[in-house]
Amino acid sequence: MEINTIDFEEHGDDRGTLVAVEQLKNLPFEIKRCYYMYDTKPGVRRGFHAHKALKQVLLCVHGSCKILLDDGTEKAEVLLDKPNHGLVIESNIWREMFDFSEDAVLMVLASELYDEADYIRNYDDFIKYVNEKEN
Ligand code: T46
Repeated sequence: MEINTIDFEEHGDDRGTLVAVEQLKNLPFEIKRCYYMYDTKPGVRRGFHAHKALKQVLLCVHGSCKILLDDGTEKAEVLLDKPNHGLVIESNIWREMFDFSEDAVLMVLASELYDEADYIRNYDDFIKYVNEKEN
């Protein structure tokens, strides 16, 4: 399956490094929401859902974690371990996040406000949904 990542430009000087994310410039959609997760407990796996409309970019701005992506046909795993390395997740992709380092901060830039109705939280429903969309 196609994996879309964005390596945001690092503006470094002798003070350190700064990364800027700008909607519709170096990010392919308008940002309506930002959320982040940290203090993730050892062995935790989260996500286990797809979105009908939401698009997102995930950045592990501290530490590392892995993301499983599943389009209903193929699966792929992506390691996020650099604060400027973003993973684009389009709609209709099942995702799971795992292998969080103790210090991981996973930040997500989202194209929509939070809406529980946009979630598909059951894997069988997800497969049915993507198959119906294709036919
Ligand atoms: C996604 C992955 C990468 C809110 O109140 N507002 C929000 O914007 C979000 C994202 C969550 N919540 C509440 C809903 C739950 O009570 O926070 C709690 C944890 O959310 P959830 O169990 O959905 O978290 P994850 O880690 O399974 O999934 C999240 C996002 O929900 C999801 O859109 O793609 O991160």
